[in-house]
Formats: sequence, structure tokens, C-alpha cells
Amino acid sequence: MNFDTVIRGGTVVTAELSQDVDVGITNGQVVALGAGLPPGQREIDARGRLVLPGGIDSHCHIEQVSSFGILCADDFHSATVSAAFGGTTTVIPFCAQHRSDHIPEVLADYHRRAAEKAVIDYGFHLIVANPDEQTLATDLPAAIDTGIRSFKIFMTYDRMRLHDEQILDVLATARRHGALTMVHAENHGIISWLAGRMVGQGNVAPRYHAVCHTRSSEAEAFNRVIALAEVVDTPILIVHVSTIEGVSAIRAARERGVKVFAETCPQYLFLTAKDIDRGLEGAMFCCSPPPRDEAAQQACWQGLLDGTLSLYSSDHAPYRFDASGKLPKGEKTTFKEMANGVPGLELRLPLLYSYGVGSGRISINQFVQLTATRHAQIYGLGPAKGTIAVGADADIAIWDPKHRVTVDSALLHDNAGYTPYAGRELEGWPMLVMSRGEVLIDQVAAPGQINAARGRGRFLARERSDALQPAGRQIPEIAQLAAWNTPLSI
Ligand code: DUC
Ligand code: ZN
Ligand code: ZN
Repeated sequence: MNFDTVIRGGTVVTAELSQDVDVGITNGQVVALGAGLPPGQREIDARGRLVLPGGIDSHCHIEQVSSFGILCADDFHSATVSAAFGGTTTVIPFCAQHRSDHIPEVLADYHRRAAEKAVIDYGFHLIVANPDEQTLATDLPAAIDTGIRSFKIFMTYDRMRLHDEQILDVLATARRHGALTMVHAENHGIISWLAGRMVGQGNVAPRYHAVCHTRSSEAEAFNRVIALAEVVDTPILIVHVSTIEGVSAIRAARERGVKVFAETCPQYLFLTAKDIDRGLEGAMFCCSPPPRDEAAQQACWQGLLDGTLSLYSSDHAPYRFDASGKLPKGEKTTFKEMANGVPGLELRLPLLYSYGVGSGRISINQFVQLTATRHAQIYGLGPAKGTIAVGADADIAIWDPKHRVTVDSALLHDNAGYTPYAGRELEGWPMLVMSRGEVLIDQVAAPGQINAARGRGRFLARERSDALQPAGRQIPEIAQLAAWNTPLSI
């Protein structure tokens, strides 16, 4: 067989194993794995390198308008270029409905913008802010039919949050039509009541943001949404887990058989609330929920290790440190007015590699699971994405495990203009990045260059994944209905 490309002599890593084999690629797909493959038209020397599946970032905000009306700093071009430089070859950002928006128009708008600009493949989640009759009966099922198989809902933010009955409506719709509901779970009352007090007393600096988003607000909302999901018996995915209490609530629910998935993000492993406590500059580290303390970091690491947390995503939400983003009122901006979010698409994998694999906390196979394979499994992108296997897309990042980088925002390709990780010394870096067999980035042959036409990225219609299967576990009151022969239509 004559291959288009052979990646030769590297260590190919999947979620299960690491093997010293060559990778044969033809027509954008992996077609052979084995030692001593015959030559390809293009030969890539991967000796001494790790050959990893390209990362999948299933939580990132791209060209999205926040509920405060602030457009994030990256469009589909800059964000996907930045992702690729960081070894990520698939993203799943959000199409965001605001309350007065008609969902088909929202979807058409995001599709158009992404199709023009994305350089890597992408799917979409749909943020649901107004689950009215039209949304539940027509618009969500129609979105699912087009391969948008996940919704995000909010339990906080004045203009986004859903109350419990609305959450149950969305969960029931997700169950009926085969979608996964992602939840931003924080107790709105605690946050907004404390924020009102803080601002009223003139405490408006960024550090008060971290005070208002209490650990208990995460714990309360996690337990509540888990209870709601148990009523409907449908899987949920809790995003951006940040606290000891949150990890414990998920662990306890999973132990009693509830199907709850969860993710954490770089900001909860590598930042703390101390980063926010530096005057106005602290705004650069403000996200919701906020980074906590070292003990919470340890809990998140432990959650990743024991499977309580299935995913590691960036929650890239880039805003510039100026009037367009973090500081709409300049130096007078209060913590309530700052755009919420931190950039992280490009550094997500290098940070986890250095602090996780490099330090021996996780294996390289766990790294692949957390950054790629599980995202494909949970969000229905497999078997084409998230692994290196015969028949999969040749979305591959070749890493030099010894390449050292001192992080500096000038090295990065997003539009945030800063990075919360400036000055960190990282070891291990993606040197060559390939999407569907095309080499987009080769840091040895063409350092800092990307060879990718705008719009080459393709929309990925996602399949119904096994993760969507209900646990088949009813709460006692609903089980009782069956014993009485009283059907309940969910
Ligand atoms: N939630 C997110 O998921 N990202 C940024 C801000 C937020 O509240
Ligand atoms: Zn969120
Ligand atoms: Zn987010």
C-alpha cells in the first residue's frame, strides 16, 4: 500500500496504550498502524516524539456575545488557529440563545460565521436561555436532528438562569430526543445577594468576585441539579467544577448510580483566588466560578484521577483587559461589570502535560483520555475523533516531550492580549499538528506558521453517544408509580 503520509518512529499514544509504531495516512484518515510501514509520499520523522490524538476542547466560547452583551475577543479564525497551535484539532463551542432570540436564527448565524473562518473541525452546543413551548417542542428537537446533541443551561446570571421547573423541562426534552444537558451550577441567590451587599459597601475590586461565588453556592446547585436529573433519570454534565464540595457531591451521586459527568478546567488546577487579589489586574483571572485554593486544586486533581471528573476542557472565554472586555468602565469597573472568563484554548494541553504528565501525577494515557478520547465518547464524536486508530480521522499532534517554553502572551495566537499563565516554565510542546491528514503547523520546518485556509474546518454533526443512555434508575416515588401501574410520561 502506498500512503499519502507516514509518521515514522514515534510513540503512538491512545487512552489505553502506548506503542512504538508508524502511522500510515491516506485521504485524511489513519489507514495503518504498525512497525516498518512502507514509504509514504510524505515522511514525518517522529523519533523521540509522542504521537497523540489532537485534543478536543468541548468547552470554549468563540465569537459569542455574553449575557452582558460583551463579544468575546476571539472569532472562529483566531480561536481555531490558537487551538491548533496548542495541539487541539476539534472544538465544541456554543451557539448562545439569549432570551429574546429565535433558536433557528441563532444556529444559522453561528454556522455561517464558523463555516467562513474555522481552520479545524467543530461541533456546537446550544445554550438555552428561554425554554418556552416553541423551544421545547420544536426548536430543540430540530437542533438535535442536525447533530447538535448537547445544551448548556445556567442556574445563575439574571438574563440566563432557569428555574427548577424549566430545568426539568429541558432535561425531559433532552431525555426524549437524545441530548446531553450541560449545567452551569451555582446558587444564584447567594451570589447576587452577596454581590449586592459588597457593591453597596463600596467593595468593588475583582477580589470580591471570588468572595461572592462561595463554595457553598457550587455545592448547593450541584446537589439540586443532581436531584432534578434523578427525577427525570437522564444524564447531565456539570461544567467547570472548582471546589472540594462540588467534587464530593458528584462523587456521591455517581456512587449511588446517578449518571452525572463533570469537567474541570486549567484555571481550577493552576490558579487560585490569590491570583485575583491583585487590584484591578485581578480581573484578568476572574471567571465564574472563580479559582479557589490549593486544597480545591488537589480535590480537582483527585477527581480527574479517580474518574469523578471525566473531562478537562479550557472554558476559553477570552476578553481583553480593556474597555472592550474586562473593563467596560475603565478603572471604575466593578467586579459585577467585568466580563467573566479567562483564555486557555492554546495552553490547555501544555499545562496539563507539564504539571500532570511531567510531574508524574497522571500517565500519558490518562492525558489522552482527559484531553481527547472522553470528549469524543461523551459528546458523540467517535470513532472518527479523539483517538489514533485505523479508520479515524488523522487529527494528530506530535509532541516533543522535552521542548521547554516560558509562557508569554506574545507566543500565543488568541486575541485576549494576555495569559493568566505568563511566566510559567512548561516542558513538553506540540511541534507538528495535523487535521484530517493535512499538516497545519510544523514548528521545526516553519516555526510560528500555520498552513490552513480560513473555513477549511468542517462542522461535525454528532451522534447519539452511549453517554446519553439513562441510568435506568428511578427515584423511589417514581418507582412506586410503576408498582401502582400509573404511567408517568417524562
Ligand atoms: N461560564 C462559563 O462556562 N464560561 C465563562 C463564564 C461562565 O459563567
Ligand atoms: Zn458556565
Ligand atoms: Zn464556559
